[in-house]
Amino acid sequence: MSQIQAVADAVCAGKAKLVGGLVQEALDAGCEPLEILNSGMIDAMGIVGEKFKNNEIFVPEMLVAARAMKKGVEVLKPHLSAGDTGTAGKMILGTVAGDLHDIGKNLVGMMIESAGFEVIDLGVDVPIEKFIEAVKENPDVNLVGLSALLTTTMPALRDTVKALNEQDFRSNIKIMVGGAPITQEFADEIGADAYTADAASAAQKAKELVA
Ligand code: B1M
Repeated sequence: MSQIQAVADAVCAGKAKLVGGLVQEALDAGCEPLEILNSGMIDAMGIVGEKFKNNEIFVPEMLVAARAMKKGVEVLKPHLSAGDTGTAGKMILGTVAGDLHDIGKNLVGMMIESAGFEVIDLGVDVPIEKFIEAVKENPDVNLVGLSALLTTTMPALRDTVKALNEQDFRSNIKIMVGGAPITQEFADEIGADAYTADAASAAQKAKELVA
């Protein structure tokens, strides 16, 4: 069994105490950090999601798998991040109101930081007003990143973008959106500036948007 498969199995099984050590073993064996992330952890969460959909597991199991993945990401973080934080620009980031999913958002934040941005992470279930306040309090912000993982929180994403679009500061910021149910078409429809499917392309797009 490969080291990456061992990471994936431990994430699926929610073995939080084991995952960090297994990620370290995979790194020591020369596995690429991005491969450990994508094939060891993100794919494993995909399997967890499928099992949940098929009623093979329930919310508590999803939660422990999420905790296990977070432990792995902690070990991986220094290997994924590099660069001078804060020199490229500043981003306000958060998961929209009603949505508690933060793993993808955290990865986006990590990759954007590693592209040289300062990231102010407002967390999950962030009300529209909090995004607006955060931009007002940080006049040097040039990006706002919004994450939504549920089809039921896509309307909250739409409302957040709409509210940001109505602000006087709108011309100073670019709005990036993402999350599993989001598409380029939806991003265009709601008036966001950019959609990206994953964390690595979010970092690339952030650089392009402020260039
Ligand atoms: Co939830 N959940 N969940 N969940 N959960 C999903 C999303 C689901 C697809 C599972 C399924 O049914 N197959 C389903 C949504 C179905 C739908 O909307 N149609 C679902 C559901 C239904 C629910 C609940 C409603 C369950 C319930 O209570 N009955 C509930 C809702 C709670 C709420 O938010 N109000 C719920 C709860 C939870 C937990 C709390 C238990 C836990 C989250 C823990 C946490 O995040 N701290 C959880 C988990 C773990 C999942 C799955 C299994 C994994 C999500 C994840 O972390 N993926 C998920 C199934 C799945 O995704 N296949 C599922 C890994 C992560 C790296 O990927 O978040 O997609 P992702 O992020 C990617 C991209 O999307 C993108 O880049 C990231 C990295 O590459 N991206 C961006 C994300 N944000 C971006 C922003 C950008 C750019 C790119 O720019 C700013």
